[in-house]
Amino acid sequence: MAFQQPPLPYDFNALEPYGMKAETFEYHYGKHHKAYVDNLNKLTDGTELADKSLEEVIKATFRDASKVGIFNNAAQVWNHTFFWNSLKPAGGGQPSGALADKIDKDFGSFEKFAEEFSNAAATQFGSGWAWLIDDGGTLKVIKTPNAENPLAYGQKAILTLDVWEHAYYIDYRNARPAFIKNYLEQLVNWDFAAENLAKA
Ligand code: MN3
Repeated sequence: MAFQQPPLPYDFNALEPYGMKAETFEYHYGKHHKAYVDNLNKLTDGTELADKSLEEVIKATFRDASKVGIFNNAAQVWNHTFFWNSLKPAGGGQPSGALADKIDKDFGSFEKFAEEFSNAAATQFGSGWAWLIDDGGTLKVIKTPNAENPLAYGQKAILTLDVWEHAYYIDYRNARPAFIKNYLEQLVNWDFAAENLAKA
């Protein structure tokens, strides 16, 4: 069974009113994400990794110098699926319930969290990701280079933002801070984050 690209959880044009064009999804989902899936299948075809879950492949190949290509593609498949689910139409703003309480407890306030997350996303040099994670019961913000992710580090992902240039170039050109601001104001899927916290 080859690795599959999960369907987008909304239509290509669903986020257009919220600062992310259908054209972004034509490229980012239709070409970038798909290429990672195709490359992963090519690289694992006929090997024992082909029968493992995506999560198992990521953990088994992390920091294995002979399997860098497999790790990069597997992690990017997982990261993008997680990213699509971290977005929703008319999202953003503040969470509620247990997640809101946990953010207040671990960051001091929602504003402190937003500031820390924005800073991590803005300062990841070159390609990478910003994450809200559960690290042994404490919520933290981290940034990761290239394809690396919390799963590889043994942490639990709660929410993510892709800060590779291909993620924002169509909508925001080189203006990464504007992309980050729009994500927090209009796109974050706090329901998905709350589900991940409940499972953590
Ligand atoms: Mn991407």
